[in-house]
Amino acid sequence: MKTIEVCLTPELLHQHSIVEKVAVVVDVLRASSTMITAFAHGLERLMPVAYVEGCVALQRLDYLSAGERDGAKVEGFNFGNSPYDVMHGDLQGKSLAMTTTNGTLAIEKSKSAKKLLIGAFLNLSALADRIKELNEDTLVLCAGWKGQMNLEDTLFAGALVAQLTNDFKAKGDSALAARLLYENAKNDLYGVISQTSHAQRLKKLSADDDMRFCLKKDEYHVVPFLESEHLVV
Ligand code: 3SL
Repeated sequence: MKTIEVCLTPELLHQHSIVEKVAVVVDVLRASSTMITAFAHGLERLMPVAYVEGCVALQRLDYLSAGERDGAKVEGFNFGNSPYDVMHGDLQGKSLAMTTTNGTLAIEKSKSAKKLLIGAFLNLSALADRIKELNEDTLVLCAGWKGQMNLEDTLFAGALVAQLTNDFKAKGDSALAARLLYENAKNDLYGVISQTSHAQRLKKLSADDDMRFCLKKDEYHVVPFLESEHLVV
């Protein structure tokens, strides 16, 4: 049986041999949720970029731009890092360059994986099905917050471990802890996640609706993956 591991923050990634694994990058609030929403609304390809300057350079090559710093939309960009922003934009067939504080950085750090997938509650079941199809050792990388673990990504990792319980062996205590936390929180995800430090930050930015949306399970069936430099579906 193949294994599923959980890396609670990119700072711990050096402890895992990612090159041999399928990596699932998750930033529930809000980068991976926004990416999944953009693809579900017709986006053709997305270039994840670690720095604002990289996005600005791609704007000159006709890419639309999305992203945040300190949670707020970057000045001059088309979209913030909000699922509602991208779902109301005209993304059909378009290319998007995106930069966020933790999410796109986590992607950058995972590029050496055998295959890189993007996950969030919004595509939980479709993601689990894709992982089963690939049937490789799998590593869930939680984007966390500036190097620290966060609860929302850990809970998502636990939900994924739970969903794959009959097909993958959970390896290591991080996977066990994530699953136990999820089992404890699953009947009131909003109630639990709204207590987190990032939820408090988002409330100050009036992004509570974003948070509620990001916690919806199986809203979409798209599973973005990295192909060369772009995420595609
Ligand atoms: O850190 C990130 O990548 C973002 O998702 C943070 S925020 O929700 O846009 O503030």
